[in-house]
Amino acid sequence: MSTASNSKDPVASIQNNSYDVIIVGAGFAGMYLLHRLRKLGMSVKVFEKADDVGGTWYWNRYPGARCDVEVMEYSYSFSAELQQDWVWTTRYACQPEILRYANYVADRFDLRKDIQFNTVLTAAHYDESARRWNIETADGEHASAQFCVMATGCLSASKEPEIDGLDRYEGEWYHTAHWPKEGVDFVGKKVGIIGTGATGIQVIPVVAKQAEHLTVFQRTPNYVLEAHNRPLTPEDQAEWKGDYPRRRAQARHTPLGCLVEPNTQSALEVSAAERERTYQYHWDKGNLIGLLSSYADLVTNEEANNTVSEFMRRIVRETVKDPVTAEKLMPKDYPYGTKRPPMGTDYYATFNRDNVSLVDLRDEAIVEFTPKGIRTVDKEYEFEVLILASGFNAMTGALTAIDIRGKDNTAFSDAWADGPDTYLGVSISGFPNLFHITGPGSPSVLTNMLVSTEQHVDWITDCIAYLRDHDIASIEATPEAQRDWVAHVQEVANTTLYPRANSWYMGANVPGKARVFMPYVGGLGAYGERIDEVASKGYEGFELTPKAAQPA
Ligand code: NA7
Repeated sequence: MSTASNSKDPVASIQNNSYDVIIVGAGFAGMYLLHRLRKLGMSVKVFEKADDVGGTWYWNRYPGARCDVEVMEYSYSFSAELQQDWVWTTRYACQPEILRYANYVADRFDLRKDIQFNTVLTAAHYDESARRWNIETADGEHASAQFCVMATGCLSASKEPEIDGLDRYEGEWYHTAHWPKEGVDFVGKKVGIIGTGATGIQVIPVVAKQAEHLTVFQRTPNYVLEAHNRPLTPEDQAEWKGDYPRRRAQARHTPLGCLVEPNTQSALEVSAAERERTYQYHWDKGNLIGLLSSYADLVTNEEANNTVSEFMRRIVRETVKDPVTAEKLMPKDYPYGTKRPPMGTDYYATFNRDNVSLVDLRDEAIVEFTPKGIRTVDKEYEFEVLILASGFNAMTGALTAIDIRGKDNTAFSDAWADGPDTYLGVSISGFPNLFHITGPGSPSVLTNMLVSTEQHVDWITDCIAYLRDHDIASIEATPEAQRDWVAHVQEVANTTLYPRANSWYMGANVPGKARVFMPYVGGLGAYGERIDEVASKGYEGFELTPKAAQPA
């Protein structure tokens, strides 16, 4: 039975606030999609939980937050004027600068007038007879649209560590993904931090310089590439801006969405000395994508991967003075790159400070939070401030948090119970006229997110324009096409070392979550060719229902 015919459904039978497209989220994806759809003359409404634009960059205000793709590439390319006018100041821009940019874009393209802030979308139900989505907000507002696009972000549903007693802790505590706008004063305080993922790695060196003492609770050590961040000179800017169209076009055809041509040679084909020179070159440059692309088989061949993993471990050994601490900081049980590889500034050297200590949770597990701090199997640690850098229910969490119902009232969370099946990473069988941006099954978090975001927004916009121009009422991925795509995504993932790690790519950081490699590892360029081919064949693998065929 469709939701429209279920009279008890509070989201059904909505007549007012009617749009062509509803977008959920005003981060970089939602903002650009709004801009594109408005240019097509569509009526569009964006609902955003925060009180302003920016998405991930709005929420993650923790000290040290910055991008780890070069910002001249980690920025919109859709407007030649925008990319010429905006001036970035550092190679890896900090969060306040990226948020200023988001605000500038919102102002420049007058986006805010179609964004409703401070609004949490709680439900989205598909009305099969009207072929429209009805949505409800936490404040009980209703709206409907032919299309609903989830621009909810891959890393937006934060998760706290699965440790008892946080409610009993009497000091201040902050999750890095919900950092207070006014900041946090650590000076003279005893601070504890849980988490050494990409976030913890950025925050630890900054807080260490302020706190009286910082205790780092580490469950899994990380391979950290030194960012060697620096100001962007006028010459750097001019070099990029003089060549932007060509560089942007080229990046769209690369595997990772960055202007790095991947090496086609195996790491095992060259001498140890040559490999060393290559890794050292990328280390000195602080270029993550360069390092990952330096040999063709770093994430597919364990022996090849060992060479770069060992290089990274050697850096730890050389940097950290206390050999016991160095040993604990060295990852040994997963290949480099198979958990999201972070970049940092003075991360390992921070452990040489007298006011920083490391607790290895593999030797000394946490038992609980206490009113004063954290109790491990060995002792109680007392803190005035606790930082939780414990990550996200990545790629699916923001979507499964919404009561989404598709055809036959099928709940989205049920559809994804065994893993986030999608067709092409943009749509889900059983959920017509619903799209999601950089979702599972697309290159997404393995790539430069701004390039992947623009790729999806452009594809979805073109699709919606096509449907309008051809009087199509609904589009839905067929179960067969979805099954084949899911099989392809897994097949490609299984040719790599990625499934070996307990990463959030695999859903392994959330207890009970299906263990499936979520992003598509086949490369952004190849993926772009595939989705363009699907579109050029009249949306192959989708069922398109003309308006005339709608039930009376
Ligand atoms: P991540 O990469 O998921 O890191 C979370 C960290 O928190 C990681 O070190 C976890 O250890 C640790 N963690 C999580 N839960 C616990 C518990 N219960 N006990 C101890 N330690 C725990 O999230 P980030 O925010 O750092 O980065 C997310 C992405 O943002 C990043 O990859 C970039 O793309 C931007 P684990 O490794 O699971 O053992």
